[in-house]
Amino acid sequence: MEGSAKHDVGNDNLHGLASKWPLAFDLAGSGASCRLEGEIGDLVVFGEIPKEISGTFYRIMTDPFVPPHPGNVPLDGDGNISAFRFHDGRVDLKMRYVETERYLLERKANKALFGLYRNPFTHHPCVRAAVDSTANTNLVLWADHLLALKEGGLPYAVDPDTLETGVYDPFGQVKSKTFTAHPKVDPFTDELVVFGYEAKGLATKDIVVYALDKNGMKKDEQWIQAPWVAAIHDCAITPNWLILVLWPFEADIERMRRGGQHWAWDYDLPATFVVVPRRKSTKLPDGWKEGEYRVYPWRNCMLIHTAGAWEDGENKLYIETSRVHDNAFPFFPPEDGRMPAPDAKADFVRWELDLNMPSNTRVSDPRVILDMPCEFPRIDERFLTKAYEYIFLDAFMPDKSDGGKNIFHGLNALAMHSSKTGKTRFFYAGDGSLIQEPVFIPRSKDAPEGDGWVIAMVERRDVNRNDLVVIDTREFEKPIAIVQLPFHVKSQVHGNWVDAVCLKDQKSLVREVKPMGISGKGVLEPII
Ligand code: V55
Ligand code: FE
Repeated sequence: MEGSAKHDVGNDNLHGLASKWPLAFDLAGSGASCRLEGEIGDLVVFGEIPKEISGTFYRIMTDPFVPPHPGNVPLDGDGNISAFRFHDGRVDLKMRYVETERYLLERKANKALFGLYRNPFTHHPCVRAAVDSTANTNLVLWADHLLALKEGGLPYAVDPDTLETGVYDPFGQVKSKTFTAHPKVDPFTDELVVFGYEAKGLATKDIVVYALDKNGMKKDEQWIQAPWVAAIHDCAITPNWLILVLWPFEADIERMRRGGQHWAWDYDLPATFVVVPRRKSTKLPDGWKEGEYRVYPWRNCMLIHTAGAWEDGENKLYIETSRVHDNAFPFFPPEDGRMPAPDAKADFVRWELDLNMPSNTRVSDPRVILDMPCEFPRIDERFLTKAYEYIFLDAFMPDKSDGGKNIFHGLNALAMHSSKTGKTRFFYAGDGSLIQEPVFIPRSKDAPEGDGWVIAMVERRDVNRNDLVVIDTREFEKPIAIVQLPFHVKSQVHGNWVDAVCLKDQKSLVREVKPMGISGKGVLEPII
């Protein structure tokens, strides 16, 4: 992201010619548009991929198909999926756009019709009735549908094999206009816990909370009110509780009408947890009334993603999050335009929520688990809702090269942290390399927690190419395999691993050989 010349789009050999693509900060270098669709069978693999790794790594990136509106933000590119299918030590790749209504309209028009992020007043009048979701944030398999998610709208669904876009409409069941990009699977109850904010429309405080059972049927629907029109990107679940994590941005419809951004950071707003019982049958702590939820603020900061949460007795919850001590999205500045400190601190922390405390009690300062910029925390998700030992996340190792100085300039390593031993192991991605969100794959169905493999996409900035690295968690410091991509893909927003047993009808890219010449009946004649 930093403007070193070799990472910029080459300008020297263009003889002064221009294209319709701007060389904007977020579209150049690491952010250069990819727009590739297609497939590669048998990517080049260095090292050996264990045959036990069987399934598909789905990732999604924001990749505008047409040059975006000049005022738009990097969060709003069209969702482009990469699916890496691991089988028999081999890896096949498919890439395809989510064919959202927006993508299809803009591709047909051959220009941007949608304006600013989640601001319909800036969209071209002919598309104001269209869905403006780019479906670019996360891919989650549920009830046999691979959901392409964007928090400002409802899901699209893509075929897990062909990646063809279709519609999945269990949402007639819920009158919400939005669906989080971070729903959580409760592996113990086979439920997908879902919420939506701005659920009754633009800049509304209404939040919906519900669960989908394994067939996609809705249960435990609740409607609550946000303390302000906050951005609620991620959440965490325990067996009985849902914890929403509110960012100190506020949506303002008047600002949108004036052609401004959906969000403005507010240095006077606190990062806030909203704690909601998951179901009517949740046993409430003393003093809680039925239908109650509680709001626990801390101070101004941005808790970007959660690793997990767990219960300790009936009155205490723990939740772990990444934390940036400032606005991590400078493209949504406060009304007075103040920019975040370029050296803003970032870390990974554990919060204790005391459910005996009334709403609006300030949460105690968290315990710092990793005192370095880090992001995209993941755990062995077989243990989601429970206390876990291991966290996998991207980190910035300051004594190593590249990446940059802090969270704004990239993460150059993967970390595996044990809360039992307090030890952290690192995989350094290499000089000139940045690393994207890891996913964990258990060694077997009932392997001990954290025993398995981690897969992550690495960007090789100097050669403008990417590699997928496969790491055995028993020896975290170096990969056992590297899967080479012959080109550059954009940074993923999120990705997930789906085991082959959950994927029906996966077709191999290896075709049957049809007789052509040899049988004498085909169109081709053998040469001898
Ligand atoms: C995020 C990403 C989004 C979005 C809202 O990383 C929040 C957080 C890629 O889109 O729309
Ligand atoms: Fe996210």
